[in-house]
Amino acid sequence: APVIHRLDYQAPTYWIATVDLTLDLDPAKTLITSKMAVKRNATQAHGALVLHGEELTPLRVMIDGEPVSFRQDGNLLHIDAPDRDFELVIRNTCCPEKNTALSGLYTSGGGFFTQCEAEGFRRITYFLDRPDVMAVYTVLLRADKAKYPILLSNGNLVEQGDLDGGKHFAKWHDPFPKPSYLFAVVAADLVAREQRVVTRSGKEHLLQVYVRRGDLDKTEHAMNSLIASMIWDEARFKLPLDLERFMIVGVSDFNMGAMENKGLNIFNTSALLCSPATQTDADFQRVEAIVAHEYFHNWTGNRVTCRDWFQLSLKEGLTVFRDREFSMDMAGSPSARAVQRIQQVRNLRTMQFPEDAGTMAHSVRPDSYTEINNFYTATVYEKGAEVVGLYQTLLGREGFAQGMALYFERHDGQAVTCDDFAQAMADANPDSALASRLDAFKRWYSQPGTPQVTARGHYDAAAQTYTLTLTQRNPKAGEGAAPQLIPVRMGLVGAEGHALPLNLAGQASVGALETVLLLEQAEQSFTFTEVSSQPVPSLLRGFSAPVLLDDGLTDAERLTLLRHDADAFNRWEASQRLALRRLLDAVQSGQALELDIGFLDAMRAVLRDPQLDPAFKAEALRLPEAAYIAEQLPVVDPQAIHNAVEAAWDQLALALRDDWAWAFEAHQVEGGYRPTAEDAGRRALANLALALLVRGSAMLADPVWPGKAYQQVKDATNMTERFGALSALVQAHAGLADAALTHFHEQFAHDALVVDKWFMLQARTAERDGKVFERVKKLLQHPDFTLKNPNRARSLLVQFCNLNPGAFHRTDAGGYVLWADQVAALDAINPQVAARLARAMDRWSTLAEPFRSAAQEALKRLSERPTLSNDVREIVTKALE
Ligand code: HT7
Ligand code: ZN
Repeated sequence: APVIHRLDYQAPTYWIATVDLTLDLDPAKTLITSKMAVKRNATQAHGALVLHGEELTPLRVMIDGEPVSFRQDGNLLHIDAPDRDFELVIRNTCCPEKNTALSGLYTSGGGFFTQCEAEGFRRITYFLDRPDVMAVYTVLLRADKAKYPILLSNGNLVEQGDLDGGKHFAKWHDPFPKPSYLFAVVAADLVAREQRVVTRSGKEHLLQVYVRRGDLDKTEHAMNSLIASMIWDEARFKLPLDLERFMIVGVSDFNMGAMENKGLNIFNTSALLCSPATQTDADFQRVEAIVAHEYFHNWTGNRVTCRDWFQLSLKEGLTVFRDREFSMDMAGSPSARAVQRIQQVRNLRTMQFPEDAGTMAHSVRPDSYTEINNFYTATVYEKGAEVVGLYQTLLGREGFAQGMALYFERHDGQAVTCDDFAQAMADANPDSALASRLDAFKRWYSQPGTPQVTARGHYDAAAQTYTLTLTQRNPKAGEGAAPQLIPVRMGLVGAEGHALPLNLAGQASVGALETVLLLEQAEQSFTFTEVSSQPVPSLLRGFSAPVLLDDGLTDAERLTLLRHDADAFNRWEASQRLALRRLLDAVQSGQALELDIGFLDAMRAVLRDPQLDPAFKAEALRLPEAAYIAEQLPVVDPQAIHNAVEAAWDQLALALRDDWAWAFEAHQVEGGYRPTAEDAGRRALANLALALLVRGSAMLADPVWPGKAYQQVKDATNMTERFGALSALVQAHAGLADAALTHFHEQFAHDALVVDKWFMLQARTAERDGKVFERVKKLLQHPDFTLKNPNRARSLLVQFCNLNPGAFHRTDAGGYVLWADQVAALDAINPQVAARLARAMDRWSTLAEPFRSAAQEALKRLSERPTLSNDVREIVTKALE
């Protein structure tokens, strides 16, 4: 497959202004008729009209009512088209029931669904399937009425009625020109939760959430989240809903979380359905965030879309930023906001940092790809959102909002680039630090790699000055790469824990307790004056830029920050750095980890601190993830990391045993379930405490806490507590774990999303004596396991191969053999999901022996298979480059 380069972008020879689509829906053979108003683009030289089409059977092509010949060349259809505007009609068929790739039109649970981003529309009909071709769609759906009583497409319903032979039809019209990737169709037996809302402008809208019969009672949280998102976007960015009707549909077979099709969002049921009995607090939070994310795309993505797929972060980074801001506002208190930020950063460090250092490293705006589906990555989404956050840090909330307003004023209805967004931000804030440094700022879009920042301070007691020297380097950005613009939010903490006033030599503002330093050179020094005592620098507050920071602080200084930093994020960061240093020391020395009293006392103090919120405590007491630990090391022995982390948990469990017991009892939530940040925080801490109590009991052969946990698996009134107890037993390899797993499976065998949790837990349990690996192999044969459903495949395989390094990386290479076999098997069914699984080997080249050679061998064997999809081939080829 060819490599596509960003700089090769050319506008098309023809535009398509309108599309009239008729779909006669049949699972085995759907007939599609597409009538298009084609417009000649005079800026390009005349040539053949070349349309995309994949897995389609063409029947006829007509121009202005006359049949014309056409030539098929792989996935392209060449038509000799005239050098003028014309009407093009194409008839073709496709086979939805054989579409296991879940891209284009496919069947799921007896209904029809579509997924067109990024290049799925070409699997429905022949088209200029690229995001800069924006058309107005009118869609006529015809299908069996009994089997498919609900017929939906984008926009407004203009007509519906019955047809002969038990069929019916519905005609939809979407007045907004849109790229083909936002097209959607649903035909299924569904029911809807409905709500009419009136927005600020006084307009009435109909909101609908469609799901299978029986799931209706799980849609309230999604509906509430949708309404909250609408209110928020109008209040924060003055962006209203532009449609009379906004629909969300749930489907069980889906490649990602959800899709923002104009007016007809389609959701993985895992990102939509919520009930206290079957979903956890984390699920409630995820559903709220994804509903908001897709809703926010209506402006950032749909009204203003991407010129080409290299600009993907234009909509994804910006929309993740917006859903993060929304979730923080919904969380409420400053502490709950800080917890949100902590979770974002934990996720960034475990998913995006390794990506940016590995074989799939790419910039936020990539320069090339073979398969665009492989670029829906943590870098495009999460690092992209961090970059959008940098604008807000540089411009302030008001300046950022003005930039957004100018962006929409200039580009509403257009397909544009990341440069257009940056320019709007700068032009709306002409006197800002951004405007004067725009070219340097834009390196965040073009340079891959995580910048490494080093900070060293020098206190001159006689002069009462404190000089902070910051350096940056980014080896992954290439030889001679220019420095990036890094805003470092910071403060100085005095020996007694009080915030020191900041007087920066040469700067007007004096006495503030916090400032943002702009690191824009390879090395820069900042001198603070009138500093009365040796300070502890609190740097990169709120994680003000996506960098790896070496702050050079001592344990004592970190303890000061843990106790006193005014910035909650940096208090958490101090806890993580204290733990990280101990874990790295053990891994690098090859010696067994021994947690010292100082560290354990600090953790106990956090746990017992009456000023701190439970949610914050749960985050501060969690150890850094193995993937983040690995990123600190030039050569990675996954087993050494695994052993160190397991030893640390064991020691935390035993040393703080009374404290965990107190924490468990003191954080029980009374009354009915509420998915509030406050209650969820209490449950998070109680679950962590229970996990450590059961762990400690397993070591002490004490039956009490495992017994309590087992009882909680049986009696809990919500899934957060039930699954917390089950996880505690399974993660501790407690004697009662198997019985609890059996009980849980029997109780929820009818609920696919809960069975996914059951697989997921077993697949990501920390390894002990090869038991997890053996269990995963057995689960592959379980009657409930199937590679055809992406949620199920992910819940076992991605959890094990990509997210459980201690179990996956085995000296006998068993994990790699399983991985290669399953990637190949999955690839024959669903290349997109297979390619995600293939990424388990992204960081193989930093592995220690014998893992490294065995991983390379497995990659080579997989790459030699003749039938790999483009998706998997690109991942494997890049891994071996
Ligand atoms: N914009 C959507 C991306 C998406 C997707 C991409 C590739 C294959 C399947 C997909 N389903 C959804 C989701 C989002 O970011 O909102
Ligand atoms: Zn998105």
